[in-house]
Amino acid sequence: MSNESLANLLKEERRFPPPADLATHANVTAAAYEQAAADRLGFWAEQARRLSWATPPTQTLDWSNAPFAKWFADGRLNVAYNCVDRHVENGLGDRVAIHFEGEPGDTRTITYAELQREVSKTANALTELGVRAGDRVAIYLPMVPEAVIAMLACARLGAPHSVVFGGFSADALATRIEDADAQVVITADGGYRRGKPSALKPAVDEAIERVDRVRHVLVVRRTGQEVAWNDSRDVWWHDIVERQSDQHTPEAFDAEHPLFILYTSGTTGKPKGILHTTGGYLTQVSYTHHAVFDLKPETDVFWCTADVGWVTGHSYIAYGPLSNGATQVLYEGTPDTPHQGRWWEIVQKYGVTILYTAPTAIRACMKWGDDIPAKFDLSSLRVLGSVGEPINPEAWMWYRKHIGADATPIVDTWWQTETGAMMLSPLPGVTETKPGSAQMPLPGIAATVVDDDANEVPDGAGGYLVLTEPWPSMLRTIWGDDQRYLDTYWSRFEGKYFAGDGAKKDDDGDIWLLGRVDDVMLVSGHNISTTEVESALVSHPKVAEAAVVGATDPQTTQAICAFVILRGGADESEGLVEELRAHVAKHLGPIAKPKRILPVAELPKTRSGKIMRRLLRDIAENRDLGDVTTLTDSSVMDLIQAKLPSAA
Ligand code: 6R9
Repeated sequence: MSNESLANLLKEERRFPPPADLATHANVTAAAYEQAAADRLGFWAEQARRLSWATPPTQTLDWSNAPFAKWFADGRLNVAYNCVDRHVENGLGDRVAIHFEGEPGDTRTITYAELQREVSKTANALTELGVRAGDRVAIYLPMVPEAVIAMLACARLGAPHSVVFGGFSADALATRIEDADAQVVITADGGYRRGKPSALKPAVDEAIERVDRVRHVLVVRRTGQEVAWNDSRDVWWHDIVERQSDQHTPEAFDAEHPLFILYTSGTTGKPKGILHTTGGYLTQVSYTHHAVFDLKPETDVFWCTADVGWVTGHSYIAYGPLSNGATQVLYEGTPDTPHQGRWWEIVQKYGVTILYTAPTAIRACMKWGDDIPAKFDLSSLRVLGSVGEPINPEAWMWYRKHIGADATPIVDTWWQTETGAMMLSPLPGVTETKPGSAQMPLPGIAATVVDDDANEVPDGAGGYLVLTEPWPSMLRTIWGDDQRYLDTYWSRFEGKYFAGDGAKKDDDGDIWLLGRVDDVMLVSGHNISTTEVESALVSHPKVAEAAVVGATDPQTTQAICAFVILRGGADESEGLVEELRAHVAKHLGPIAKPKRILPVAELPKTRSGKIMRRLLRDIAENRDLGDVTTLTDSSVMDLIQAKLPSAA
């Protein structure tokens, strides 16, 4: 990738300083950057003291077998004790841990004292089912409190969990059960999705037929729908958990004891089981949740809208917030059930102060219209977060204006399943933010942008995002495949972690993410980022969302092909397409002008909401579609293809 070509196509001049009162009372100030720069390991050793250790560590990082890291290796602790029991011991048992809101409108309030009893009972039940430290447990649940309780119960027993997103098929579940060699699966009859019960247990039954190693299936009754039952294998949660003692003594485990495996699909090959361990992971999720959201556990109400099946749900629903004693909202369903204001109704109802969501959701809300959030009282919000994809500057501005009353700071947090916790982000009481930029590494994190030859690029140039020093919550390996760990992350640039994302530095040295490297386009010798062209399109008032791909082209190597979703009311005339092409040319220069623009009703997304450009490339190049199994809705592709009379 050549430097000059990825360089700042998009110029963003808007700046937003932190609100004065937030800055004055911020948990973390600019001093943290200085402290961490002066003594990075000392900084992390200090953050590790946020946790309660049965044996406090005397070592910080052991990098002698790089890139296989050990953090706090001689320390011992129990994660569930840190997330639950210690808060109760500190007199906070009556504090609400979870405000659960089911999609049909049922609710449950769970205090830390209740959470301690539930987690203890579940740990006792799993012990009765034969689960021992080191055994893997698969969790395939809807977004109900039992999902968090099950994760904590596994952590309490030192049994690594492998959470599989409830929207995945029997096939995906079977592969993951098999790879992790899980002998116990925790699931539910079903969950509520878009106003209807949606079954889960049949997928487990089907998966188990293919992998005959599962001894027990623990089933939560959520929807009451009919389920097939195998008496020797299946047990109801309410039968076995309810009759257990609510006392359970947590055992301390080594800091490097495995905490969980979480599979990422990647673009090719079998899913990678990303392995996270105990002490370093909990240290960094706890610290980042405290620093980036400025969490004040006595008064804040935190809400992360992710599913626990993704890393965002692991780190910022389960482990980060609970290790910090936060009060949080857990919502089961979709944002538009039963109406498109459901999220804002929840913010108003619980007085949510910190909201963490994804660009895909923000763009959907933009499309639905400004008048919807305007009907609700969102004045409790004081910090807004974004994660999952680059956030287009216009979506950022919409989020700030329509959700954040034009005053609430936005933290755009870049990280990955592999990094375990946030890596790049503004700090809400410190950073002057720029719409669309994750800006800079957090204190204690070392990241930069390099060119093809691993040289750091100067300000104003683009290349690849790399992490140059190990960090506490880093993946330790790919489960069962050390070689793939080395090949995927550590072989592209010697001694540096290759994240697979394109990035650029602006003239101030701030970092902008440009999308996955596989998605960068090559047009007439210039590398052009899909993210930047998409952002230029979204900055047009008639466009809510855009996905851009490079299609093979005899003249220009690749030609830019854009799929756009129009905002409510805009009509897709020939004139509009020309207007959009001209708009991109004006913003980014003629080189970035899309050759084709196609208005569509929906875009193909992964189940975690990321746009699947690979499939759009197949369409733009008139190929049969590749693997569509990770799509949320494969009929979207039929709709798009139907719109292509004179395909590329
Ligand atoms: C946390 C999570 C990781 C990939 C990552 C990047 C993209 C995530 C981003 C972002 C730009 C952000 N990504 N956050 N890109 N700005 N703030 O999403 O993990 O599902 O493993 O995805 O998501 O491309 O490499 P995961």
